[in-house]
Amino acid sequence: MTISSNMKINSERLWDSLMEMATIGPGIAGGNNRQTLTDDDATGRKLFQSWCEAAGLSMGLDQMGNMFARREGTDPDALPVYVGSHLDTQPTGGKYDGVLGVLGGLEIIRQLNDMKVQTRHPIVIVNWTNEEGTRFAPAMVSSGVFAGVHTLDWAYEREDADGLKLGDELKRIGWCGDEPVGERKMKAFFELHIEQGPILEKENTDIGVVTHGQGLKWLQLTVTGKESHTGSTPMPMRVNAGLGMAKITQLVDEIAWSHAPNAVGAIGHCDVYPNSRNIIPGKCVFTIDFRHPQKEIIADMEARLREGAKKICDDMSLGLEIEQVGGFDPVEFDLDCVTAVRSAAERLGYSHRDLVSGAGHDACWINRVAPTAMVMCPCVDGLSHNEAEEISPEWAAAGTNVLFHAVVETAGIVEAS
Ligand code: HGY
Ligand code: MN
Ligand code: MN
Repeated sequence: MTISSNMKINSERLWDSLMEMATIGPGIAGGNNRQTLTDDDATGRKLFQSWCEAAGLSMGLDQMGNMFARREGTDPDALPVYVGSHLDTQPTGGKYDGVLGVLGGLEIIRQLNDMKVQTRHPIVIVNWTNEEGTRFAPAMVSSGVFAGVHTLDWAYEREDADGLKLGDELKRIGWCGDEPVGERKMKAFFELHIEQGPILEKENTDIGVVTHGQGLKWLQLTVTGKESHTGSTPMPMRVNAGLGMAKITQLVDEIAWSHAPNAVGAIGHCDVYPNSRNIIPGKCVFTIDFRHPQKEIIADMEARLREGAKKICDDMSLGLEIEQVGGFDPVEFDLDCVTAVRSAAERLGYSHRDLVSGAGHDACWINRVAPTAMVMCPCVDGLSHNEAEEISPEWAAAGTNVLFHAVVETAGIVEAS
């Protein structure tokens, strides 16, 4: 039995689930603040698990808290097709970043159940722990452990701004499983995600067929100067860490613009010490986020930043430490999986275009250990990592229908006996 274009998901049910999940860990402006390993994260996990169990799925949980919900296939020995994303959000996040990919996977299962359709390969939905990397850097840390990029112990030692450790928080919320991380073998992994950029909406295109993911480099800088009185310290005597950070911020922007149009660079996180209105900052700790589709450009951006920041700090008698706290090379997704996504969009009659993902995703790491591809749908004004993040039910349905076809085609439909 082949999959036909009239096989579609139940878009109302999908939208209702998205809206119900959005009530957990609400933000202050209509979005979400369901940060990883918080009590709200635990509540969201519990709700997701209850939905999976109601759909007849068997649950798995590994030592990074990655959740796996399995629907059996007719061939228990066949490698499962995995589908998923993440339920954790930014502190001022949207309702759909990550969540659409996890609940889109659940909707596929619910629809297969309604249609009483079996697949040869099992299908497993995944919720990856701490994709955002905002509370505990780096981003995608759990899919990174799964793909062998990080060790479990290293990941457990990641600390948040209050000095709490990732491993301790995972155990505290009661979502640390016994299953070793990374032993599961996959036939393929598919991730549905909002674009988090402006291209699809601007081009009035329903589906992004993601062929590549751009690379990323997170450099954490510690600039040290001398705390002193903002009123009585003469300008020539100041050793102002805040000014050093400002000059380096300008340098980051110049380096990114020098590789226009595809390079991006910004500083999203900064801590100023002692952060008092009338004390010249003695120390600034901040993270530079560089990204580009080509590895050698990222290397050039890093080299010029290191050289330029050192000169700025030397000229100002500031101390400087640079630590890489995140990074991955640009990825090229699996051709067969990408083709399954593209042919699904064609079969369903959706407008589509190839796309390079601007954001990082768990798929970027899983691509190292299994054939992987992504489906993207537009988001309003390309806005994400903002509580005003918005998509339409139609966009959610189109993306999930394409995901449905790509997953089921890869898993193989079995004739009802
Ligand atoms: O940073 C990223 O690209 C992802 O949203 N965590
Ligand atoms: Mn995401
Ligand atoms: Mn995100």
